[in-house]
Parts: sequence; C-alpha cells; structure tokens
Amino acid sequence: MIRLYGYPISNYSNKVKLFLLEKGLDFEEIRIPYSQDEEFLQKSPMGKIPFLESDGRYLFESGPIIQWIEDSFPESKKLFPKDPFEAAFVRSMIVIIENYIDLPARKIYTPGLQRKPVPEETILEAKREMERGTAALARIVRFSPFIAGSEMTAADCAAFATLPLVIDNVSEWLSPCPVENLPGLKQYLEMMNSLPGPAKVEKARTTIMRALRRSKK
Ligand SMILES: N[C@@H](CCC(=O)N[C@@H](CS)C(=O)NCC(=O)O)C(=O)O
Repeated sequence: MIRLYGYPISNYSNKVKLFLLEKGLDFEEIRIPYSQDEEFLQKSPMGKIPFLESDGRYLFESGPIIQWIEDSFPESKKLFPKDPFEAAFVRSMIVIIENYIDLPARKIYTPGLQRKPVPEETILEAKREMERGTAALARIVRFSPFIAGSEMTAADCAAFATLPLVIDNVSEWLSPCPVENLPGLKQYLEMMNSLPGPAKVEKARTTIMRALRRSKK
C-alpha cells in the first residue's frame, strides 16, 4: 500500500496526488503539515511535504517520488512520454513551473499567508521573477489540449497543482498575478477542471483554503 503524506494546499503534495489519481493506483492520503520534529525528519529529512511510504520505506521530494511511481507501475497509464527527448522536455517544463514561477511566488505568499508583512521590494522582485518564468513557460506550452501535447503528462500534474494555487495565494499582494497573463491558461484550467482527478484535487485545495482564510479574518 502506498501512503502519501502531505496536505491539500501544498502544490507539491497535489502534484503527487494527481499523479497517483491519474494512474488509478490505490493509495492512502495522510494529511500532515510539514515539521522539523525528529520523528518527521526521519521520514522526510528536510522536514517538507510531500513524502511517500511504500512497504515501510520512505521517499521524499515530489520529482523523484513521481519517477518512482512511473517506474514501479509500468502497467498503469504512462505520465512521462516514451520518447526520451519528450520525457526530458516534460521534466524541463516542471522545472520552469516550480523553480521560476512557484519559488518566486513563495517570497510573497509564505509570509503573506502567515500574516507577516511582505515588503514592497519583495513583491516587486517576486513579480519580476514570475514575469520571467511565465514568459519562459509561454514559449513552451502546447495546450493541445494538455500542457505538453495531446496526452496528459507529469507536467500537467505540476502545472495544475501549481499555477492556480500561485494565482490565488499572491492575489492579496499582487493582482493581476503575472501567471494570469499566460495565453491559453484559462481555457486549459477549465479543461483540466472538467476531468475527475484534477477536479478532486482542486476541490480539496479550495475547501481548505477557504476555511483557512475564514479562520484568519
Ligand atoms: N522540492 C520539494 C518542495 C516541497 C516543499 O517545498 N513543500 C512545502 C509545502 S508546499 C514544505 O514542506 N515547506 C516547508 C519547508 O520548506 O520547511 C518537492 O518537490 O517535494
């Protein structure tokens, strides 16, 4: 049995959850916040979510986790293209989404959601970096209808878990968010939301986000 430890407002947790859902694999989702407790660090050494348990062993970091799932269940739907170049292209797309869009956005939303002040210069720096990341993504997205082509891939799991979350999470400090300017994004997200796996992930995220915002008012 696979156990996925994470939280529905974590894009990295949601990337792995969507990957598992799309593959149709049985798994148990264990909702757990990140932590620096010793017991947690023994399973996820950076104290981050997600991490995954299989037969009493633990894997951490969403990229290696989804690769392990892909390699371990060859009979399930493929989420990395067979062609090695296309598979590498999918991985490159994920790097752009996570390193050059989500990480800059975190400079705003990590303190912001904790109700800590977000300095104007931090917002401007994050905005510049997110504009650059979004421009890079705009050059490579295919949206035909999936982000890397005609089939759903791991890049859709990362994009769908990350882009709406970034837009929502920075909106209080940065509106419009540079990611909203990505041509074709709105139609893409509508298409993804019409599919059962993505809709399930998005419903869990927005339900918890709404409750969190209410509790912080
Ligand atoms: N590179 C990691 C990033 C995971 C990550 O940053 N998770 C966040 C939640 S979305 C976290 O656990 N943050 C706590 C921390 O950084 O200490 C991955 O791909 O799994």
